[in-house]
Amino acid sequence: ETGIDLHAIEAKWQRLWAEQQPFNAGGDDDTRPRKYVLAMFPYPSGDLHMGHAENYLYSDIVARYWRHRGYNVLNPIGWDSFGLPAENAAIKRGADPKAWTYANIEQQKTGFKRYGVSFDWTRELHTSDPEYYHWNQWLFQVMFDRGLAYRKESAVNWCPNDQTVLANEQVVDGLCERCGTPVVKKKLTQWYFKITDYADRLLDDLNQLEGRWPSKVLQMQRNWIGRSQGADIDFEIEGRADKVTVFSTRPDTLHGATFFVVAPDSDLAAELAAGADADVRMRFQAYLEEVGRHSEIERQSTDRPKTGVFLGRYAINPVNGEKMPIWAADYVLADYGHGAVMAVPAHDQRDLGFARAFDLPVKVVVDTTAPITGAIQVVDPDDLDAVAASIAELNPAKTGVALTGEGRMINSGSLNGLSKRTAIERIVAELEANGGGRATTTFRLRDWLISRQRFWGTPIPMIHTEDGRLEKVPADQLPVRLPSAAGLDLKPKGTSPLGGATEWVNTIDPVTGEPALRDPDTMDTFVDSSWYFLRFLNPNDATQAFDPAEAAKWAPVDHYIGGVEHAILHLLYARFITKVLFDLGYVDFTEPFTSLINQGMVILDGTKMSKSKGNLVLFNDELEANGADVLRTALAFAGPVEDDKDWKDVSTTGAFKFLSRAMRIAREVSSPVDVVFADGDTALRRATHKVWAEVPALVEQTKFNVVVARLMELVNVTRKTIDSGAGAADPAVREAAEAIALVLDLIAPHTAEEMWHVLGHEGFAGLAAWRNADPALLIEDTATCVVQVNGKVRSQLEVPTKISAEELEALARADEKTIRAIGDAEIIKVIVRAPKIVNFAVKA
Ligand code: ANZ
Repeated sequence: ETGIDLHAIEAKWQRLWAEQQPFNAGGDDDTRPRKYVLAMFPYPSGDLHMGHAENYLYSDIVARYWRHRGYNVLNPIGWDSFGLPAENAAIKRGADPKAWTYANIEQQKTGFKRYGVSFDWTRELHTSDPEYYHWNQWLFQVMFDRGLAYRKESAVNWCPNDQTVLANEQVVDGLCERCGTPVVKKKLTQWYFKITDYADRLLDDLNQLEGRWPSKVLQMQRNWIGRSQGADIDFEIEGRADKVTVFSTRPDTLHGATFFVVAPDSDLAAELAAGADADVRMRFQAYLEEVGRHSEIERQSTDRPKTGVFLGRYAINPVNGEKMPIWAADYVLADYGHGAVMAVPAHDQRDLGFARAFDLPVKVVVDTTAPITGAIQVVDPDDLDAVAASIAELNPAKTGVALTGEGRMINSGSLNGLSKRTAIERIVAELEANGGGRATTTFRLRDWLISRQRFWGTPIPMIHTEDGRLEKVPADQLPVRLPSAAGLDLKPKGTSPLGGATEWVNTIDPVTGEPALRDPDTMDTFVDSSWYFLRFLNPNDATQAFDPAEAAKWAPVDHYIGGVEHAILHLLYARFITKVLFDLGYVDFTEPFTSLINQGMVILDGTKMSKSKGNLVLFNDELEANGADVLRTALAFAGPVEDDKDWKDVSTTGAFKFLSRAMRIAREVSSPVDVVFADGDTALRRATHKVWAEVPALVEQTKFNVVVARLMELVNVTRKTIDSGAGAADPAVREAAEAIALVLDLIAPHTAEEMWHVLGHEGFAGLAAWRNADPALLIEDTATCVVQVNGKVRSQLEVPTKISAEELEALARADEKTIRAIGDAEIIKVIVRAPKIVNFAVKA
């Protein structure tokens, strides 16, 4: 079979698409219903790679499909073009971050065009353009006005040798990744967005997305937000006027709280240590320094040896008046709950580990051996002794295993005999009645640290006045543009490089006219991507971030497609900002992405491809060698969307053969454009209409590989029909060829356009209407065939009524049950009465 010249075909259609822009979204005069299809926008860190090939193929299939279905589809593209890689390239090679970024954008843009993606190019945006980041600054000021943007001190990883802030990943075993110097924590004042105000809504609204987002992503979001129900309990501290509050999910175990632990890096620990004797103070200081070298993740690990310092002070257990020694230990985190815990070693594994390490008392208050049959089981005291004996065997102080399961309360005064849930209710009610505690909810989610001491990002539009006020840059002075990078020291050093841009940083106090300084920090690039889907609606509007009227028409995004690496932060931030915009009345929806598709990765020999491993399959090489349609078809066919695809299993040769065969059919069709399909071969017509009937559900369930398989089948059946006598003039052949072209447009649009054109149609295949299956052609005329072996029924086959005797015999011979029934016996005679009976006479 001779192949087709795909390179020439692709160049031709790309030129026509560029000239006529058929894929731009329609404006207000367009009466079709709307669909917003969006692929997560790329970061321009180099050329497009196979991950992009997959991502934008899938979004393009979805966009093209809805266009065929009569929708006005918005499928825009832009670049997430601020961020560290540009800056690192600048530091490493002296490239200008801006020049580097925009050169990469040009390269990627060429790649997308050569890949045949049906983007609306009129809406292209770059987050690093002042026309875009102007509105990041607007958003920031809106958040500031609402009290949702604020400043506070926070501890960052700091290498004293390199004078550099380090990301968590750059701290290895407490040492600087580059120079091996012990890392310390340094406090810097940073800007935050108050996402914690939205924690409940961010969690609860996930229910709306059930069945529309991958359940794995929903779970990751839930865990990240991490809502815990429990109680705040106040403890008196000897020698301190004010009580200290702890958060506990198990207030029922209060009688078993035998010591008290505070986070070493909390203000409370510092205060308590300051009131202790010199020896304690010294040991505490040494411990604090050591703690600074460990990440939060390390600190939370249960199997890590427990460390801590006794602060020489005591808390009082409010229910029994017992003295609880106060320790500072790093398994308690400063910024979760209240940074302090009541330790219940019998029932909490980490507390138990600590108690065993420092020989602290362990008191069992829940009998986990007792069966729970009802909410309340008041037991008599004698019974309790027996219970205590049975639980003694499980003594956690000896076994090292905390009793975390359900049970009934013992050693707990008025709570004795109660189940966990009832005991919690009872103790919380008692605490609330005497003012010593209250029911509460705590979240894992922290506020979003949005300031960066880096150059290549959106300048924070705030002014620090001489007398210490914080003023917004007046709206008519936005955007605050980034200065040129020339002459600035971009190396990370804990302060922003923009601070060194003297002319830029000096400004005037908008209230007094006195000299003042600009905030030199830039925004986390997740701010840029938290609302970009709205900017695509009118990307050139110089008067507002987006037009609420357009948002009402297009948004939320109907289909969002991207990698699972964004399952948490990007999606969470976009959801948060959407809710803020909803509260401000700018949008009428609370979730930005109605449905979400996560694609798998393209791997090679079972491992991730990477530059360092030298196992990259390059997007450009593939385009060069095989063309866009082959790459697209091969990738679409490679497997389910969400699975990883091993490049080893991707067949570009197979894809090329398939496209060539499809094209050859179009070229052979010899009936006129207006031929009446109803006069055509029924079997082929049935096959064609089956494709029309099946493909919609397949696309909507993202089974794109099955769509390709169905097309391959239809190409085969059509080829057979042509070759078996009906010939290329049969109207059903034209009907099939047109179906192949239109459905193939989702996958291999250049080949599809060429087929459509060769078939004699005007206009773009990409805009041609979908065809509906004729129900009459979907009714299968089938019969049940009985297969006998020596007169005994051994199997049944569902077969077309018009099946030939030869075909039926072949089917029966291939049937597994029949094969088994015949076994090794010799077949003497076969009687076939199509379509009802096949009988094998065999010699045993
Ligand atoms: C007493 C207790 C007894 C607890 C027991 C648990 C089991 P989640 O579910 O993750 O919210 N805790 C509170 N603040 C903490 C902090 N800043 N750092 C480390 N641990 C902290 O966990 C809540 C539980 O974690 C709280 O309930 C507290 O220990 C601990 F049998 O209180 B619990």
